[in-house]
Amino acid sequence: MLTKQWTKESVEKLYEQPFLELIYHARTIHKQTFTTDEMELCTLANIKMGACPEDCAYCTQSGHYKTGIKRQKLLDVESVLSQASVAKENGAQRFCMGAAWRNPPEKDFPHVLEMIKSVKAMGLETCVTLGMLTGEQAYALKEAGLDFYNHNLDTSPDYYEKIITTHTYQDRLNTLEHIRQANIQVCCGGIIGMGESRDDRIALLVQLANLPQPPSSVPINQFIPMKGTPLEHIPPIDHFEFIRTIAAARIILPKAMVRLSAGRDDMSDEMQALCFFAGANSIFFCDKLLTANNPDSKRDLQLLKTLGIKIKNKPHQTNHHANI
Ligand code: SAM
Ligand code: DTB
Ligand code: SF4
Repeated sequence: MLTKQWTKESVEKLYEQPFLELIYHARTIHKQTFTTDEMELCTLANIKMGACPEDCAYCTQSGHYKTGIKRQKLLDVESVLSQASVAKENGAQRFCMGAAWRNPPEKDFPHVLEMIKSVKAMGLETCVTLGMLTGEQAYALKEAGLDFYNHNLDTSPDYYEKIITTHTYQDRLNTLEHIRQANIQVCCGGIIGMGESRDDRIALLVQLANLPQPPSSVPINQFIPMKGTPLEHIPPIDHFEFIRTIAAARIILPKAMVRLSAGRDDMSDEMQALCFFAGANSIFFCDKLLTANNPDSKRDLQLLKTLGIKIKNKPHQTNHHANI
């Protein structure tokens, strides 16, 4: 069956509906695909921190800027596995490993394969984000048992060039194609609030919806301004505009898990609840993202309980860790 082609005009039309109509529209689509309100919990681990050769203007891990973050070579397999085991204990379904690389270095790649095999053997879904890949690397990751690869388009093609000069939008699309060819599920989304226009946000959504196959996972990150980076002083995005982007993503990608990703630590519970109403059904469940803070698990479990949202794939819905 041919999937619907989304044009700039058609996405613009839905994005610009009156706010309440838009979130109602998104909620209606959401309920057609997902019959119960369930939240996917993914735990994120930073397996290689800082000193990245890329110049992404939003990123605290770029070696181009004085951000003061710790630099850390690739962690050893054992310490990653102990983090994964805690994540599983705490109820996460997926363990995502992120590395501040342009692309995975040859000497480190076999260790990453080892991490994937072992995390998978623990019964967790696996996801990695390692920068650009060759076709061969994508196949090797698949062989190791990788379920998802995260590689974001982040913004519109036009705005991308203003944010990053060390690689291109086409480079990102090429890696996404290698992942797809290797039959690994694509996790691809973006950052909202880097000073881009509404047109840029719409253009990003059009890109995501028109990938050869819709991504199965779509992280929507609220931009976190990072000290020492060129985007440090960008004013915060309007909350309703951010929620509009979530709602539009839900409508044009009805089957995707839409992840309310970076920026939750600064959001009120009510803001998060509106994002969930607008179609977000996945979160990062860990005290830290890569370098930035995330709400602690106690706060998250309490919020899910307050809202009556179940944890995805959890057989018994009482959670002794949060004691609620
Ligand atoms: N180096 C790899 C890459 O660029 O694909 C993986 C790590 S990179 C940090 C993963 C994603 O984190 C970025 O694509 C971006 O969407 C998100 N991210 C990074 N810094 C952020 C920030 N300050 N605010 C919000 N999201 C951010
Ligand atoms: C994604 O889209 N968001 C995550 C994950 N993929 C790797 C990363 C968010 C990073 C937020 C900034 C930081 O922690 O440095
Ligand atoms: Fe490096 Fe990824 Fe950060 Fe860009 S976003 S500087 S590629 S870690």
